[in-house]
Amino acid sequence: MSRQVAVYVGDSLKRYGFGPGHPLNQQRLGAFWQAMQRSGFDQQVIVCEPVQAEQQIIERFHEHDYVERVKAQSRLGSGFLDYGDTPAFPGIYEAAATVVGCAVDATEKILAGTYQRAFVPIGGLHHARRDTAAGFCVFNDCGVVIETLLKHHQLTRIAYVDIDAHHGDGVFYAFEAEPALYFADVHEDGRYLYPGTGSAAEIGQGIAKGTKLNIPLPPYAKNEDFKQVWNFVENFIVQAEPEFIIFQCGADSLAGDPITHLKYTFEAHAHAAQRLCALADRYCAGKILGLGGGGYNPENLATAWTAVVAAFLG
Ligand code: TV7
Ligand code: ZN
Repeated sequence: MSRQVAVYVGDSLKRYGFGPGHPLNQQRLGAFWQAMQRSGFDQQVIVCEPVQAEQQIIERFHEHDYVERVKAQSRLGSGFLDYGDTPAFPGIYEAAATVVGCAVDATEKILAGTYQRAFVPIGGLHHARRDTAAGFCVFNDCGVVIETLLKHHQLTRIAYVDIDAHHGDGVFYAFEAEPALYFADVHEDGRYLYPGTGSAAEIGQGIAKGTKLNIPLPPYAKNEDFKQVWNFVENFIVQAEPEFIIFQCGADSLAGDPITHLKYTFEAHAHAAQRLCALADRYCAGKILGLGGGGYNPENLATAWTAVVAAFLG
């Protein structure tokens, strides 16, 4: 079986960053691609040029007024889009729209069978809400992809799996009452880390009750702890029988990250990616979209994301 893997890299995607003094800076994509080159995987993947999303595509998830506000701030090039985490810079609209463009392009091409799997390193901006930026996230590419799968492709069972150290609150609350979204999130306990949400009691609302799985881990949790709870994630995906899997593989859950307290190694990411690929083969003809997410130690994000691409390659 052909197992073609696309990876989105290029200068326009690199622009999504908030400068040298900020955890999410422009150096991250370069660190990932260097590791890809060192391991030779750069020769095995299909390299895709980043594309900027049209405004109407962003508005599949976001409110029009909010998108207009980002455009205005982008022209101004200063101030904040939230309460101190997400500063505006000139061209932030184009940069954020490019993250969405890559994620949606990858989704469409996976569905069309152009390739089976794709990885968007700067994607996975899971905190942005329909009407506001939050936690380094301007546009929620995960949310736009989910709306695309629901409204434009009529999928009825989508799995979203998030192993970033931070809870994927922007995705969770936007689809809390949506039964077609099976949401599983392993993260550092909200009592100790931003954004503070994602307790195990949050299982979905109304007819969507039971379609959401939140697993908070205590600070300093290691690979063993991750692998143990991973079994719950796997059983959850098995009963969901998804048609498409979205994997937010934030690398800020590795030991040595400057802003979180989890202590995994890249093996946690390798494990999750391998197991999800097996599930994707079983239920969705292999269709899986990887979104990089957080990760603020360049070595960590390079090894974790390279391990994910290696698993995607099989
Ligand atoms: C997906 N932690 C995003 C993770 C978002 C985390 C936070 C910072 C931070 C912001 C900075 C900065 C920082 C060294 C670290 C309660 C606050 C405290 C603003 C200073 N250095 C993802 C968001 C988290 C901004 N936010 O999941 C400018 O760390 O804890 C908070 C909130 C209020 C606002 N202040 C921080 O990984 C991509 N922020 C340096 C410059
Ligand atoms: Zn994070």
